[in-house]
Amino acid sequence: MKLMTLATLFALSTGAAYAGGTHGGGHGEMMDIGMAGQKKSGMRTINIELLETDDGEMLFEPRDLQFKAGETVILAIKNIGENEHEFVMDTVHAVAEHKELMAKFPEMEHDDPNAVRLQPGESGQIIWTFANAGTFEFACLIPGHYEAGMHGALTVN
Ligand SMILES: [Cu+2]
Repeated sequence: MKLMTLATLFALSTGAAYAGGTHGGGHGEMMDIGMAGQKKSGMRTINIELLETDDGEMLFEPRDLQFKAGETVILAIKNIGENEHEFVMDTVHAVAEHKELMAKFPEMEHDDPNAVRLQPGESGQIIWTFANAGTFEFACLIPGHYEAGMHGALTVN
């Protein structure tokens, strides 16, 4: 299961031919939300923390993200919580589909450029170019975490 990517599972579960490029794509592929970018000097870094509150809420800090279309940024993501978490960003539609897949295949780990999964205390990084304006979503799709609060709006202007 670990060797299967989300894209592969998606293709299997829908029975669709996987054309690539629009859903949870492979490395280097253009998605609706953009594509993996190259690191350059002077690039904006956005720190994102994944955590739980004492009353059982799971959340991202900040709760919402805004970018400019065409902007390439470093997303510096740290799990400061006590549970394993992930950061996935995609269209609202794709996040909902991936969430269903995660419910069916809880052991699944992402191997997608638009996602990172982190153990408690672990940090990760995504360098990303937000190519298209639109309203997207970021979330943790480990079963139950979305419902506990781990999702937010990602707006590209
Ligand atoms: Cu989580």
